[in-house]
Amino acid sequence: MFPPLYAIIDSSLSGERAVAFVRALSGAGVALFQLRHKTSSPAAICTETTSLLASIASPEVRLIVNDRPDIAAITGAAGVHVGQDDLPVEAARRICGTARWVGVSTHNLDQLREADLTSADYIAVGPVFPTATKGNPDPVVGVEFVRAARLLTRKPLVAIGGITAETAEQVYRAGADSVAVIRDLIAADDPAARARQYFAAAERARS
Ligand code: TZP
Ligand code: MG
Repeated sequence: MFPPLYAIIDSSLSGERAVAFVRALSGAGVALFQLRHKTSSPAAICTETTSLLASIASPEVRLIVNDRPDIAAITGAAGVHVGQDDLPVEAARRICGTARWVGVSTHNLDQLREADLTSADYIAVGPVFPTATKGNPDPVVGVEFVRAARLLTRKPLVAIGGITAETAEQVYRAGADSVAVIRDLIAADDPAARARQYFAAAERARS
C-alpha cells in the first residue's frame, strides 16, 4: 500500500528540530517524507538529507528529496520529487535509477495525462485547497480535480495543498492514495498525534 501520509519538511524546520520531527512521525507510522528546502544551497541540502537519513531507523521509511535527483542519488535518499519546471521525469530517472522513486507534481489534467505516460512512481496533484505555504502557488484545483485525476491514472495519486487532518477524509474519498502535508503537521503541538488523525481518516475513507 502506498503510504497514506506524506510529510514534507520545508525550510521552517532543519537540523535537530527536523530530525526530532522525522523521529516522532516515523514512530507514529509515517513512512514517507520529503525534504523541501527550496532556498538552501546544494551543500546544505546534502548535509540536511544525510542527517535525516541517519535518523531513519526503518528501511520501510522513505525520504524523498525535492527538486534535486543528483542529491537524492549521491546521499542514498529514496527518491526525488520534480515539478513541472524541474528536470523531466525520465531525466531524473536516469540519475536516480529504478530503485529510487521519482514523483512528479501536476496542476491540470493535461499535465496529469502526460505524467501518467512517464515512469513516475507517483503523481502529485494540487493545490487542492488554498495554501499559504507555497509562494506563488498554482490555481486551486479542488477535491473534484482529485476525483477526475483518479479516473485518468492507475499510478499512486498524492494530493497536496492546504490539507488538514479535518479535510483529509474527503480527499482520500475522492481517490487520493496519499495526502502530502506541510503546515498542518509542522505547526501541530503534537505532530505524531496529528499524523494518527490522518491514518484514522484514511481508514474511515477505505471502510
Ligand atoms: N505544492 C502545491 S501546494 C504546496 C506545494 C509544495 C504546499 C503545501 O503546503 P501545505 O502547508 O500543506 O498547504
Ligand atoms: Mg521542484
